[in-house]
Amino acid sequence: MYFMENEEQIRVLSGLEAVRSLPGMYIGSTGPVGLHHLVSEVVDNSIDEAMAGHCTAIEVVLNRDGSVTVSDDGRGIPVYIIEDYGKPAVEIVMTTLHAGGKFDKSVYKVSGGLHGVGVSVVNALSEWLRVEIYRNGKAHVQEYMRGDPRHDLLVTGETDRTGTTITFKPDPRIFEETEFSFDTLSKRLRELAYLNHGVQIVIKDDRGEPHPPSVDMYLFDGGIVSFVEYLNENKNTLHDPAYFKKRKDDTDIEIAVQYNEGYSDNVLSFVNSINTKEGGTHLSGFKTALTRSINRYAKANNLVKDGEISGRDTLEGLTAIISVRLANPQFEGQTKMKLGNIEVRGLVQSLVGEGLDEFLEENPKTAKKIIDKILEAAKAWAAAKKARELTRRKTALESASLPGKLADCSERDPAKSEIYLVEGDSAGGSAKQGRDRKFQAILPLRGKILNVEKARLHKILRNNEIRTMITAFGTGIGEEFDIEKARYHRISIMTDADVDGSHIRTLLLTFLYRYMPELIEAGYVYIAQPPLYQVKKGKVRRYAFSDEELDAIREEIGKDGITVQRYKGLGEMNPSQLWETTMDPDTRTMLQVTVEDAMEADRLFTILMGDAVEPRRAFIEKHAREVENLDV
Ligand code: 0RA
Repeated sequence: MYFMENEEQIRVLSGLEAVRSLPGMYIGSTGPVGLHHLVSEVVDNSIDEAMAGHCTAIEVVLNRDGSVTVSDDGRGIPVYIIEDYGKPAVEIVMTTLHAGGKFDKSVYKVSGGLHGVGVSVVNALSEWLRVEIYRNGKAHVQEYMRGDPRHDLLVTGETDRTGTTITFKPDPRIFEETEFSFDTLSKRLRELAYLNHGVQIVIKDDRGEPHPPSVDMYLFDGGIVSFVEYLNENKNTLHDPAYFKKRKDDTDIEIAVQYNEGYSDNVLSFVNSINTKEGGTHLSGFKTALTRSINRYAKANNLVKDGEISGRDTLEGLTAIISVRLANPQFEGQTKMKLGNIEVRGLVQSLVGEGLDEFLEENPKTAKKIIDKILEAAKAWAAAKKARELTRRKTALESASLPGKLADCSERDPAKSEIYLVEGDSAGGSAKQGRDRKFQAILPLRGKILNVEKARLHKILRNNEIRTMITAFGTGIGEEFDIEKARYHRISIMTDADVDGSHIRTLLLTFLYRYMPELIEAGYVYIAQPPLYQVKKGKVRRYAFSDEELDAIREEIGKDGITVQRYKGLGEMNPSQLWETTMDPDTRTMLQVTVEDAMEADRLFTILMGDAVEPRRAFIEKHAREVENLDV
């Protein structure tokens, strides 16, 4: 008797027109992020079924016609007739807002944030959707158009399997762009597979040209321990991961930690498989316990002379996953990505406290290594602080003067202002001439100087180029960082399309990720997309941003008589070409950097700058196509 409650209320909640008229309210945006969110929403339902112990495999297929199929081997969405409606449960689930929650199907109900809005939202925002259900020995199907059923639920045959298959095509009337990115989806599914160990997740690209056929399969019996190992893959680690777990009432907590020799921390927290980017009570409980355990151990074993070890220093080189599952998560914060449930803080704190105390006691050699490393970190911070004070004193002397290399814009409203970080002085020159000086500022950065191998990232703070950049941003850095002071709401990294360029881009992203993550979270960071080729035929000039596009242009304007110029660097473009192709807001494409991109850059940075030769070579080989002269 799921729908016996107040009918009025159900009527108010139903009506998918609301979703179609205000899609952003339900999925955040109608841009690429919202589009990919549709797939997550459907997959999350299958994950819920897996968490309830009824599903072992999930498959996502990108189809040729632009639709996507998500299948699972769960129990199948119920098909029995709900008396009050005279309709099968699945139809109610697909056409009624929030109906999913009426089925008490699993302990963990995702709510808040943008997740858990329900599969009916996906239905409302799809040009068409087909649900196939294998249940009670029968195969069933129902199809919908823009949320409305095209026919009643049909039985199409017999089957001995169970499960649900949902295929949908996002509505181009709603979404600015309806093409899925295989990589974006694959990354999210990999994360889900780590967080839900034992569930096999497959993603296939069946779209055909120009998309290469691809398949990724994820199945991690090791769960979040494997996740930590993956994040530390190219780093020298200090010990095997430590793993703690606890269940109390309806709350499950799992934690995996492993220190590496690096200088940054990578502590990721999740609630019901959703990345809580703003942290919350689980994260703060973790940090408190970590600081206390480390201090307790260091003091008891005379490893520290005087004073306290600060929480900040205990994080250096730490990779950790905090995964919490609970029935009624409260999501707070600007982006609803912060866990608010107070009771979770204490639970995590006692789990981590007890777990770490025991881990350190039982592994004294590892404990010594960790504490030594943390004490080193404290020293490095003291040095970096001096360096920071230097920047500050300098700006005070110059009384807030901006760096000379910066060609600033005249616009004073940060929301309308952008800054281009341009690799090299010559490209910087072209950009300065080509830009719209009203709202576009240019800061040329010298590539070679940035390319400090094996440097502590802290050292980079002493680098003039970087200091100039920080001053230009206006936000300050570290503890002083204040996003409200940002002078530009769009920071575009513009580098050459070669290995050096990607080195520099990786370094800049890593730097921003570690020292100014708020800029990335706020969506202020972009990567400019300069063209790779210019195609000329008579007076017609066209630009290609990929090899595929070049082929398409060749097809279109004919292969005869045309000249193709391959741009080796931005410097080869004159100012007007650079404007036309890369900087003009009306025609340019810009990639907005996500936290995931930056995380990946952080991993790459380790490969590129670290000691491990093998992954470095593999990376360069993978990108070898882009270089003419390889000297490794
Ligand atoms: C409601 C109740 C039950 C299962 C489901 C929903 C369900 C939904 C989805 C969406 C995608 N895959 C799914 N698998 C299951 C429980 C039914 C029962 O008690 O047998």
